[in-house]
Amino acid sequence: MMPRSFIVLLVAVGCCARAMMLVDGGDGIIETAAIDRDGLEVELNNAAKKSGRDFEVLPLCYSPTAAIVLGVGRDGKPGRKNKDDNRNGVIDDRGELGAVGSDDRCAGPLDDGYDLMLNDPNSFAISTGTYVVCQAGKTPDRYLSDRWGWFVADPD
Ligand SMILES: [Ca+2]
Ligand SMILES: [Ca+2]
Repeated sequence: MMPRSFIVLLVAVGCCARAMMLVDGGDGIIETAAIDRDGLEVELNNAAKKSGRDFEVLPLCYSPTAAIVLGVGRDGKPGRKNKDDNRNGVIDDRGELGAVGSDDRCAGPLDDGYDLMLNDPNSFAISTGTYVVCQAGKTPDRYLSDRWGWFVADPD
């Protein structure tokens, strides 16, 4: 059993380390509070160049018509492959799509395999309205970096 003073010391060191990360901004994390819409993409691209790593920053715009699709997953069958998930007497019928415990998944236009899911007759759109890569001339609402995640652009 560890002495109480050692545990207190570990907690104190952890708190200090976390505080330093927050003050420092962490490893390459960009502070976006003061960056306006026009400056955000420039800052992200500058940070990408500065890091010396190859990663992508996507400018994204909201599309009210872009579909979110529910698909069959890696097993290629609705629900769990070779199981009658909805107990209707038919194995792997379309009504099993999204069954609990299955590998079925939702995807949007930015996800891998989205186009295949769109064209799969077993898949279907469960909603519309999501972010897509902006068309030329459109002003991005947000950006997605494969290193840092999402950045929301200040609307002003
Ligand atoms: Ca499945
Ligand atoms: Ca079934």
